Amino acid sequence: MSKHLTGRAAVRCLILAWAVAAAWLAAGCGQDPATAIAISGAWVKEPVPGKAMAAGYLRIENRSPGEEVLLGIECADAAAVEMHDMVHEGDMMKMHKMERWTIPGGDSLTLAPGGRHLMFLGLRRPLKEGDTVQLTLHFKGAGDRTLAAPVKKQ
Ligand SMILES: [Cu+2]
Repeated sequence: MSKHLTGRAAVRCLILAWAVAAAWLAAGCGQDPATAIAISGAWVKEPVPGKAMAAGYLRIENRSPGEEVLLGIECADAAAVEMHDMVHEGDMMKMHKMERWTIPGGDSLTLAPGGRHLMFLGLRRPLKEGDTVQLTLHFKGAGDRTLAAPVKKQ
């Protein structure tokens, strides 16, 4: 290979690097709503036998600089899915139904046992460990996101 060809290849390589960097910047500034929200670790706690309600947990990461709002959740296996926060009432912790959850830019929302959770009400089928439920999360900016959540004992 001559020196001339090697030089040209290097220029081509540099142009490609610029193109990749430009695309990466465009993706970051364009705020593609499909990649701005990352949902992980979703699961539903196996309900107590005979009870038609269950709790669910997940983590939502807002990777955009602007705030995102979770407006509600739907699940075909439940009549309703409520968003519950835990609040102090005297020396007791009580569940408080939220109309929405706001996640600041670059922040995340973590639902976990003992804290914030989803409440599946009016279950339409008995859920057992190993089952899977489909959830649809409605976001103000990112739109609808559907995911599968396993049912686990803990
Ligand atoms: Cu609750």
